[in-house]
Parts: sequence; C-alpha cells; structure tokens
Amino acid sequence: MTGIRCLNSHAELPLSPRDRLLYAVAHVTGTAPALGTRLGSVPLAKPGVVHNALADGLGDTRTVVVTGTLDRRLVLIEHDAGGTWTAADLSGLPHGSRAWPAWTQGQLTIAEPRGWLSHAEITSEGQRRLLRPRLLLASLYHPENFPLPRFPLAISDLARAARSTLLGHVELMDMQLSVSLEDIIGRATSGDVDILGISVTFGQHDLMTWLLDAVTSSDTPPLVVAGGSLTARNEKVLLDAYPDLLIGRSAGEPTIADVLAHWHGDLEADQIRGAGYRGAPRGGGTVGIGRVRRTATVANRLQTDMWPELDLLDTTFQHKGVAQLEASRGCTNYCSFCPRGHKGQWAGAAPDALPWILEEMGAIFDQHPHLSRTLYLVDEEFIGRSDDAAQRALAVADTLVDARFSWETSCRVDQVVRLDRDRAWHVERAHLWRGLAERKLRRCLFGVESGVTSILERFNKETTGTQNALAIRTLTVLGVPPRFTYITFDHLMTETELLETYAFQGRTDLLLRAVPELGVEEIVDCVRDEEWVAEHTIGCPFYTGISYMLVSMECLIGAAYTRKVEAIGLTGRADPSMGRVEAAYADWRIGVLSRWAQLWIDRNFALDYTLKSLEKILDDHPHQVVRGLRRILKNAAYRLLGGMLDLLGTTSTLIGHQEELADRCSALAEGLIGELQADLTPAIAGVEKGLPPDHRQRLRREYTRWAGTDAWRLINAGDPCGT
Ligand code: B12
Ligand code: SF4
Repeated sequence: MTGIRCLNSHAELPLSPRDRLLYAVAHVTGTAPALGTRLGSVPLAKPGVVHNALADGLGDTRTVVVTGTLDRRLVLIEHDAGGTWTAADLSGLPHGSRAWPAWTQGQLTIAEPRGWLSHAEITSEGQRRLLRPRLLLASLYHPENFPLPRFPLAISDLARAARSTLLGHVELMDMQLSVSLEDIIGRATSGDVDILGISVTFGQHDLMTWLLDAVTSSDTPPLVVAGGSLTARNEKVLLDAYPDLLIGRSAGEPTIADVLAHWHGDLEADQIRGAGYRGAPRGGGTVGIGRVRRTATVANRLQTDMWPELDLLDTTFQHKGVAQLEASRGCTNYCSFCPRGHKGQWAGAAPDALPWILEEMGAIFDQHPHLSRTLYLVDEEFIGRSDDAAQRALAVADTLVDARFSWETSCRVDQVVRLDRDRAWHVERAHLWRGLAERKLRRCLFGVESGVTSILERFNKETTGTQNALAIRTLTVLGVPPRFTYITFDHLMTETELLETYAFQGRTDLLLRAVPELGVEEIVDCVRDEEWVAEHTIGCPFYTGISYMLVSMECLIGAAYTRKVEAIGLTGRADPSMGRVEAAYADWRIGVLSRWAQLWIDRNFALDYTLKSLEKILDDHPHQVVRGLRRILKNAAYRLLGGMLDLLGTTSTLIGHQEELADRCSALAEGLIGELQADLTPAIAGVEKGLPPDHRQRLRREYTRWAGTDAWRLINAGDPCGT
C-alpha cells in the first residue's frame, strides 16, 4: 500500500484517469489488473460501461459504484461484503476538494481526504443512497421529420446534475440513436427504474402520451418527471391528463437534483425547484384532483454549470449525428412570439470553464477522424449584454480554436448594429465579428424576422428595418457567413406590411461582397454609403440569404403575440403536438396566402432538406452547384409570393371570396411547380454527375419522389428554427 500513498502525495505524477482506475482496482485487490484487461480500454465517458467492466473484473460479490460527473468521476469499490471501501477520484484531485452533497455527512467518510485514492467507510444508509434511485432519462424523437441526429444535450445536462448529487445511478436512452419507443417503455416498466425523466420538444406530444399511458398503467410505475420546450407549453394539458406527473418548467438541472432528493423523502414536492405538479385534493381524502402548483425556477445566472455528460456522444457520431454544446443560456430580449418562461434571461459561461469539456469532446472526436470537427453552439444569443461581452465572445472563440474546433451559433442583429450607439461602438463590433470569423466561426444565424419596422414593433424585436439592413450589409462585407430567418406572414399584418415584406426580401442592396482588405473603420462607414453599396452588391436579392422562405408565424402557447391574437378573437383550438394555438388572420386574404405558402413549403421540404444536407457535406465546386439548386427553389418561392400578392390585390376583402382566392392561389402554385420542375430537371442531372455515388442515389431518390408527387398537403415539420 505504500506505493498507493506515494501516489497521493505526488499529485504531479502524470497519471491519466484510466491509470487511476487501474490503481483503484489494485488498491482493492492488492495486485495490478492484468495487461490488456477490458478496464484498460473502457470508455470513461460511459460510467455504466465502466461499472460493468469493474463488476466483471472483480467478481459479483462486491458492490461497485461509479458516480460523480465526468470531470470528477468517483469510483467506490467494496473490499469484502460489509467491509471497508476504496474511493478513487479519477480526476486526481483530492477527495477533500469535492463539494460533497449534504446527505453524505456521516454516511460516507473518506480516510485520507488529501488524496485522490483512499479507504472509505460507508454506512448502509449511505450505500442505499449511492445505489438508489435508478434514474432513466429518455429523449423522444420523430426520425421521419428531422433525420439528422444531434447530440442530446438536454438529457446529458440533466445526467450531469443528477450525478453531481452522488445519489443513485443514471441511464440515458435517446430515440435518435436506434432506440424505439417500445425500448423505452420496456425499460421504464421493467422494475429496474425508480424515476423516469422524459425530455420532450416540439412535435413529440404523441410519443409522450403513448409513453405516459404505458408507464402510468404499469403495475409499479416509476415516479415520472417530464421537461423540455414542449412540456413548458403544455404543462396544464399534461397535468390534467396525468395528475401524478411532475413537470420541469425551466432549465432542469436543479429540478432533477431535487427530484432525486424528493424520492428519498428529503424534500417535499413543493420544495423541488422549477416544478409544476398537482397538489393534494382540497379537504384531504376527497375525490378529485388538486389544483396545479408551481415552484420558483432558478435564474440562468445562478446556474452557469451547463455542461453535459458525454455517455451518448460517441453513439451520436456512430449515427452520423452532430455535436452540440451551449456557451450561454437564455436571451437578452423578449420577442413577443418567443415565450421566455422556461429559457430565461441571458447568462454566459466564463470562457475558462470550457477547456475541460472541449478536451473531453475532442477526445471522442479523435476516435472519428473522418468527422468534421464542428461544434454547434445552440445558444439562443451567443454574445449577451455583459460589459465585457465582446472580450468574452472572443475568448470563447479562442478557446474553441485552441481545442481545434470550427463552430456555428446564433445571435441577435443588435450585436452588429445599434442605432442608439456611436461609430466607436460599431467599430468595436466590426472588430469583434471579423475576429469571430477569423476564429473559425463557420456560420451564424441571425433572426432578422422582418425588414418592416411596424412588424418588428409588433414582434417586440427591439430592432428596426434600417438596423437590419445595415447589419446584413456589415456582416456580408466583413465575410461573416450569416444565415437569416424571416417570418413572412403573421396573423396581425396588413396588406401594406406584406407588400413591404415582399419588397424587403427582394432588395439587392443588402447582400454585399466580402472585402477582406478593407479596414473595419472603413466598413462601418461604407455600408452607410449608398453609392459604395451599389458598387459592392453581389446582385442577389436578400431572400437568397433567408434559410427558409415563406414561413408563417406560429402562435406558441404562452407567447405575448398569441395573447394579442387571442384578444381580438382570432385564436382557435390548441395544438398540443406543436405547443401552439391555431389562429385565423386579421386579413383573411393573408391567411389564404399563408396556407398556400405552407403547402408550397411542405411539398418541397424533403427535397430542399436533402439539398441542404448535401450542401453541408460538400466542398468547392459541387457545394456551389448544390447551392445553385437551392437558389432555384428560393426564386420559385419568391415568385409564388409575388404572384399571390397580385391575386390578393385584386380580391375583395369580403369573406365570401375566400374559396375563389384559394383556387387562384392553387392554380398559381400548380403553374409554378411545373416551371420549377422544368428548371430543376436539367440542373439536377448536371449536379448528379459530380456527386459521389451514395449522395447521387440519395438526391435521385428524393428528386424522383418530389417529381412524382402531385398532392398538396400539410406536414408537421414547420420551420426547424433555422438550426
Ligand atoms: C436543436 C433545436 C431544434 C432542432 C431539434 C432537433 C432534435 N433532434 O432535437 C430542430 C431544428 C428540429 C428544431 C425545430 C424547432 N424549434 Co428548435 N431549437 C433547437 C435549439 C437550437 C437547441 C435545443 C437544445 O439542445 N437546447 C439545449 C438544451 C440543454 O436545452 P433544452 O432542450 O431546453 O433542455 C433544458 C430544459 O428545457 C430542461 N429539460 C429538457 N428536458 C427535460 C426533461 C426533464 C425531465 C426535466 C426536468 C427538464 C428538462 O432542462 C434542460 C437543461 O437545462 C433550441 C435553442 C436552445 N438553446 O434551446 C431551439 C428552440 C428550442 N426551438 C424553438 C422553436 C420555436 C422550434 C420550432 C417550433 C420552430 C418552428 N416555428 O417551426 C421547430 C419545431 C419544428 C418541429 N416540427 O419539431 C425555440 C422554442 C421557443 C420557445 N421560447 O419555447 C427555441 C428555444 C429557439 C428559439 N429561441 O427560438 N429545433
Ligand atoms: S426570438 Fe430569439 S431574439 Fe427573440 S427572445 Fe427568442 S431567442 Fe431572443
């Protein structure tokens, strides 16, 4: 054992976490594990696999616990039944430096807190808490809508929060990764799960109710807690249907940690942070269900640990998925169509909190050398409003570059141009954006949403048409690769506003040529000089830069915009699947146009999505050609909008003309789809020649399906929020 003590007192010894795992085994058995043992190659990001490898290697009689978070993984191994334990912190940091959860007091005693490896005493209650509850975190998914898997951040973040409590153990299942709903139901009702946590986003209400029906009707149902973007919208509907359900109403880290404590009886339901639930029926014992209760949520700025466990990252890559991470949470604004309840106000992680997680993710990337080393930072607003916002953003970008990542993210336009700020501010911002582009920012999404100031006011975007125009010019001249989202139709818009929308989308003085040789001061001045702008336009209308054309407003449940529509009696029934409310248009003619625009989107969605995916993976010339194909689709969409506006202009506002306008839109769309096919057929044939065989087949299959369709029908895909 002296060798082991020696390890603790020489913390600088270059041991890896894997070495420490092997030392821990030696500490228990007195001998080093044989060379080539499974433990020598076990993936440390997957504690379940580590546990099984340890249990196999050590024999079934001793209890093994692998707990704690990825950066502070804690391995506890029992020596003999009822005897002492070995405790190893695989990070190499001393046990005494861990923020031990309160429950461990008196239940788990480390003999040598100054070392990472130590004997430990654990009471039987302590052992029970280390082993229970068994938490299953499940993420739902409709593969037919969005075939590209993304690393499941929500359940991975929750897993970290749960493991940091050292209570019980956590297992993750994600339907994107070859797991079916039946698999989740089977596991959740197997008797081996005490708590089921379900993460649900838009379009998954059906899956959610099937799962809840199956689980709640099983013999010994686990405690069920559900969260995510959709449950935040459907909280009431869900609690009405499933009175025993707990709902996570915000960032779920504190909630899930408290649910584990609640399972042990340490907390009452009303002490679980950020929860919605049904209280006991009034008058105790009476028949009926109690009213919905809500506990306070935790602000993002108090919850800056937003890192995931990485159990599923390797599996995501095996399924050709992409890596996601957040560097900030929440937003600086309150757009009227974007309910903020569960996403909250902006708070960013300090850049120096990132390197360890990037290193861990990088190590998993290294095992997939053919993958593009790109990280999708799914921040709602990458930069934020702190005093040091620009420096922080650059420092985050430096950290990403140091870890050899390219990256993409989203941001508000007012981080580029603000009409209430002076030239010096704009010069600083131009430096920032050029700096980010130099630091491997592959693409940034800007939610422009409109170029018409009266619409922007209704959306509470806190931006104006002029500001948006200047921002688009600035970004393109700086060479930042932007993407823009735009809400073309909204329920409260007027005919004039729609005409102005059409005009803005057609402007050719917004997308400018990148001029890398021009200094940022000059750029700030030049984008305001119409003559200079005319000389530097790329000649393409702005709509060619819009990610998804012809999008209509969605009245999300709980949004201020929805309340405005409701106030004038335009809302209809709720659609729980998309967390929205159906609504009519104040000008019914615009409603007809919006419907035909949606039919157009849906008819072309799969083909456009295929082209978009190809665009992502192709380089150089083939990339340009596929881009050209998408432009053909965008041109056709813009012509549809223009044609429909002409029809609207010649239609009386009297309600009796509804069918007539719809018929005329239908005829227009039919004609345009025919023309689109005539344009696309030779273009696709040209592109195919330059594509590798598997991509060629995929494009041919999708194109044949598209060309063989003559139906106009709505699907439930919506605008994939530009991501
Ligand atoms: C990736 C993404 C998508 C992907 C989803 C693909 C997939 N495979 O999952 C795609 C592109 C398909 C998509 C689509 C849409 N999206 Co989207 N999307 C995102 C994005 C960028 C990242 C999601 C994410 O991983 N977040 C990070 C994780 C950690 O956050 P989270 O999922 O919210 O999880 C936390 C909490 O919700 C909670 N939680 C989650 N699950 C659980 C479970 C339990 C048990 C508990 C207790 C807690 C809990 O805890 C988590 C950790 O804190 C977010 C922006 C964002 N930053 O969230 C927008 C976002 C969620 N999308 C949004 C919208 C509006 C949409 C669309 C409806 C757009 C549209 N109008 O059509 C469509 C839906 C279309 C459809 N048919 O499904 C909005 C929602 C707006 C709002 N305020 O609610 C967001 C917030 C973007 C925005 N600000 O506008 N989206
Ligand atoms: S739409 Fe975008 S900018 Fe507006 S509040 Fe939501 S996240 Fe923020």
